[in-house]
Amino acid sequence: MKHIQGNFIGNSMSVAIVVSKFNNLVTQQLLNGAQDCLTQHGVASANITVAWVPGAFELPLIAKKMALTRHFDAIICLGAVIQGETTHYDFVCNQTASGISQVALQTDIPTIFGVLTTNTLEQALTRVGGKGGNKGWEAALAALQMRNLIKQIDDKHILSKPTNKVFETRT
Ligand code: INI
Repeated sequence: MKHIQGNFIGNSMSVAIVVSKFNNLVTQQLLNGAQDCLTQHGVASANITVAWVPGAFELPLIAKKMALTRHFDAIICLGAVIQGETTHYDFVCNQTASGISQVALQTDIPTIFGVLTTNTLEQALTRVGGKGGNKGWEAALAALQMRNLIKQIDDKHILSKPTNKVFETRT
């Protein structure tokens, strides 16, 4: 039996972060968490490109444009959708989640869903530095693991060797 998983090594990795201006108090903290995580795992600051979009609904299109440049190993989408009085919230959440998923599947570039969906601003703030940790940091960890897992799958000779080791990619 073979188990494979991606490690957290970010050396030589290029990342695009697409972040929404809507609920900037929250999204700026998501961005800080994601940037800290990437640089602490070896990604050079010069290899991180940040693109700001108006709201979460706009994340998928810019994520797709970034992916199609083929300059990036992973795309991280960050946003905060907070429940209001209307059904607008449901439309924004559903379209954003579905759009981000489509970018990943259509381009084969890991495209990470780092979008908070909460009932209140307070709930969102607890997820970006309070007791709930920082979801931007978690999104960056997902990007590192996915990129390194994909590298292993693409490196077919590793998969063809019979072994029961758990592999981790070395960069
Ligand atoms: N965009 C968000 O990122 N978060 C929200 O909470 C939000 N609410 O509640 O409306 C929101 N709306 C804007 C939307 O993402 C688009 O920018 C807008 O509809 C223009 O396409």
